[in-house]
Amino acid sequence: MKPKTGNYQENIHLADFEAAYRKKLIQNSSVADYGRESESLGGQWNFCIDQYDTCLRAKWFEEKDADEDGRPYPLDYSFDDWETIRVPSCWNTEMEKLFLYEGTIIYTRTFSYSNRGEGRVFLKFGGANYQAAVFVNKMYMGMHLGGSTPFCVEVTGVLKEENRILIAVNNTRRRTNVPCDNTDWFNYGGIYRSVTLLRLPPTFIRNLKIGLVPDGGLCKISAEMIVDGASDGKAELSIPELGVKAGIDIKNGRGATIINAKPELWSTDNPKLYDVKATFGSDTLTDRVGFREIRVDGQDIKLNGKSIFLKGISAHEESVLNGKSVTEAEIRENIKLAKEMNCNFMRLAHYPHSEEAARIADEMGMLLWEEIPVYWAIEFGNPDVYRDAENQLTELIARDYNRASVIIWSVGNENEDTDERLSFMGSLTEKARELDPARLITAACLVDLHELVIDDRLVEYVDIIGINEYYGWYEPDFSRLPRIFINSSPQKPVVISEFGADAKAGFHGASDEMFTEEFQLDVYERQIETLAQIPCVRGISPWILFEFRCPRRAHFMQNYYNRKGLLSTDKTQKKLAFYAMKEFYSKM
Ligand code: GCB
Repeated sequence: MKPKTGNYQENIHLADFEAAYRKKLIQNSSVADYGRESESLGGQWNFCIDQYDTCLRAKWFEEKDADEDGRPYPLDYSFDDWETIRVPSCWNTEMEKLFLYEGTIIYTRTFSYSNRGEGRVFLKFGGANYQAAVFVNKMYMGMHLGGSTPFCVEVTGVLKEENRILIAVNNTRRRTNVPCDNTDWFNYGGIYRSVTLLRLPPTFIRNLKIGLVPDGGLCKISAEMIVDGASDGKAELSIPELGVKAGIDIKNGRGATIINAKPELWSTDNPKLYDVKATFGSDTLTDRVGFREIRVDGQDIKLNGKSIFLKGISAHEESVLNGKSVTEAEIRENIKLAKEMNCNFMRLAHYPHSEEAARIADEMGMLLWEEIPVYWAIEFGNPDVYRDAENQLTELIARDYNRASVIIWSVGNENEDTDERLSFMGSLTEKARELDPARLITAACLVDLHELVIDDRLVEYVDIIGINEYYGWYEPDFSRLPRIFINSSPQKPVVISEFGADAKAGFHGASDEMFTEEFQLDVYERQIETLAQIPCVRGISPWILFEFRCPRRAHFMQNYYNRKGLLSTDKTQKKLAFYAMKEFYSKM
């Protein structure tokens, strides 16, 4: 028997109001849009704080203002009278009352549309943290999970002359999210990357994956196309500067080919990019692509067949002004600062940074480690959590497959070595290889600090062993560090994906006084001296380029910042250790 609710608002009795929405997830939905004409839907959007999720519970998006008998119904919302907020932005940086807000915010705006002859229309969201339920013209379009990867919603046939878009964005930290509820960074919320409208023909190129075949020959280009809405047919691929013009047979929406070519190779010293053009029917997709090969050979990492040492630095995606909603100028500034430090490599921790980051790195010549936020205590036994993590990986690889700068996919950071985690990570690394056999896979693996040995079953699954170690900070006895590598004798290259120490910019004192720049410098000097002697260490990315916001850090010296930056929060002050790193890298 249906329980009696005894109320005119049935939804107040529905405990699991999210379940119905979660049945329609938006996954791996992206449409490659580089070079395509698109219209920005950015600007001032109306918003409200929806702490109790009333929009989803009571279905505000239906805009029902009368009951079944046509009697006017009182509303709990008034979309167009709400205050406004900038899109894209992190809500935390926009208003004092939103600074520490975690929960749901409802965003809405109206926009006009008229068909210009296109067959298909999509809305593209560059990133919304963490859960985004999208509604267009009173229709539920689906829910995206994952705060750092792009997604698209097809609105063909849904758009009219005047349209309302409504998005419920929820950044609540949860055990079942990826990352979970506990991280060492700030949980910014909002639609913080661009929202655009894409007009496409009925059949269009959803993605083009192109790159050098990693067989050591450096003279073959592999290209794969995914066509949407396709009948079978013939696509064309051209790289004019290389004299390449090739046909690709498309069957069931897919086609692939290998082309002989001798491109000038992309490297950090010579970040050569080529214009690439793919055509299918009336659709054309362009890209700017560098060709290079990345491989592991024993304990060596080889770029274009030559051994390289990854002279790196880690970085979060954050700025004082914009939180995670960083501008192109801010991304360029970070890469420039890394270059000033003589870096050839950056670890973009701990989640996918903006897609502009890899494009700019392609152009400026910086190797990248990109990462999904499988961080710390993920709920590894939960199949929904796995699906979410795998989808974030899939969306990231689809987005950045063509970026020469990206050489490494990282699938995890410091996760406990349990059977559940091993099976989760086994599947994840397998998926990464299936989607991209031409890049290296890594994770920050675990070290047994008592036995002094790399002790992590995940090591078997990765190409590069990432090690985070904090000798000089969390671990005082430096003399123990080399033993880890002697005891482990890893058969693969090791990248020290983190080391570091907190220091407050401008705070000076003795080298044994914590939080001084001198203390940090001392840790860096001893790290450098030690790590330089360890042959299997083929790269280093200290923690971290600049200080970042972090609710876990409540010491008065920290004031809710992780102070391990080599630069101050606003990047204007360089600490002593910055110069030590710069000198070390210049000598390599
Ligand atoms: C780590 C984490 C990183 C933290 C860092 C720290 O091992 O991977 O996210 O911020 O240590 O400062 O403790």
